[in-house]
Amino acid sequence: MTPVPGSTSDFQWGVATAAFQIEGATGEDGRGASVWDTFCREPGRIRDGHTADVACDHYHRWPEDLDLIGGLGARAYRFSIAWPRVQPDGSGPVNAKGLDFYDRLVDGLAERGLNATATLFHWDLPQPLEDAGGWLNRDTAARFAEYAAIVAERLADRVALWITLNEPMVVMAYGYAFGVYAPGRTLMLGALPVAHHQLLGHGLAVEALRGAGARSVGIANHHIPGQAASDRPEDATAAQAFDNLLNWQFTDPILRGGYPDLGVDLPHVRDGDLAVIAAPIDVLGVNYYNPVGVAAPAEGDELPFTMTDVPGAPPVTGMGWPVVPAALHRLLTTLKSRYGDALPPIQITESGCSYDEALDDRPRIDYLSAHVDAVRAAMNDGVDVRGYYVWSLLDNFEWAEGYHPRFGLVHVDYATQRRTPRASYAWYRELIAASGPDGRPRRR
Ligand code: GBH
Repeated sequence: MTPVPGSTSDFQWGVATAAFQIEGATGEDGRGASVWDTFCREPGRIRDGHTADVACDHYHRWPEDLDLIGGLGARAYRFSIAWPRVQPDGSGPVNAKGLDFYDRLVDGLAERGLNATATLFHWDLPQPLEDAGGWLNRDTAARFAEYAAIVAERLADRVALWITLNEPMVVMAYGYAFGVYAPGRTLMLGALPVAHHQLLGHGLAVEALRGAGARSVGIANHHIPGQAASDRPEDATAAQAFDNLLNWQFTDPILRGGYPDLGVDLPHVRDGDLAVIAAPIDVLGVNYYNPVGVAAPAEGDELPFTMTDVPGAPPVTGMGWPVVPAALHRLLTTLKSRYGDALPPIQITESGCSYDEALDDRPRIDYLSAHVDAVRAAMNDGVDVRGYYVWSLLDNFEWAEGYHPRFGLVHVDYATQRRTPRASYAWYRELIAASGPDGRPRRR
């Protein structure tokens, strides 16, 4: 058994990636198809018809990529495990070569003194499970827990923190309600069982992970704070409905044991489910990018809100996303006041931005530095934050936007797969070096 390096009580400065966005090698070593492989092949789904078949070729270039993380002086690397590599059918036989890849990866992290933060599901659901209903099918929750147990039995001795699901909200909303992400369903409120079945899968996986000796377990939720578009009371009501549906729906069941008011019945919730979902977790992962403006719906709208511009016309990133670090500060203090002592320590499991700049990416440095300051301000207000992971190490396959956005601290030239650190990489290295074990600037 290889010992876990470093100390996980230290603030986890890190970088984050996801399997489908960087690995490529989608047909290699027995990997099965995922819903995203299918989605990429449907005409018109992905900008310019890009696919993730090669991506950053990380499946072959991982030692170089881990060296880049080591070169940052980071403490932790958040990566995801591709379910279809481990279980090509989503159930049944294990593909040894798939599991071997992640075994080598975690050994590579240990050799470099890096903590492994492993996400079990970052959206690449095995296609056979989607064919059986995907996350609309309650059985997928049980399949997920089985898969979690298989992976943990192999890797639990070397993984410092397990993240069950990445952003179940995005899977529900973008994948099954609006249809802009895989599997491309447009069920609107009919997608609510997708939230519940993922949360149930999370709870069952927490139990499976603990049974397999996991040290530390959490979930990474996407928080997109809704800001009322005006002072009109109907906009405030809409912002509340937005927060309940897209934000609190994914934390209340875990930390409070029940759903917020979603305005509809949830007939798919069975007796005992909420107790499973409320299994204690060690870390709440928070992925934050931006807030959104929320206004009252138009007459006849199916949803109780409509999304609009953030009030106050903040600056935007290269992708047009509003830059509002104060909303991250407020989110963290709101989590603390909403959940009190039930709130576990937080890690910011994703924070980052896309700009078009090739290498001299001053706007990314400004973005990250303002968001790190927001985290520290929340810590000064008493919120227990123990980590911050930049999204992302490398430019990568940005889902429906293909390779156009560039989120990396490291630039990738896709023609040659050459990696070149940007100015923000050097900036982040200095920030980490200048920080004490609590993540705050060292006193001099
Ligand atoms: C995360 O998703 C994912 O975990 C990661 O895989 C992804 O690469 C990364 O973020 C960057 O996108 O146009 O203002 O309404 C975040 C989900 C959904 C967040 C779309 C931003 C649009 C913002 N994203 N959303 S806005």
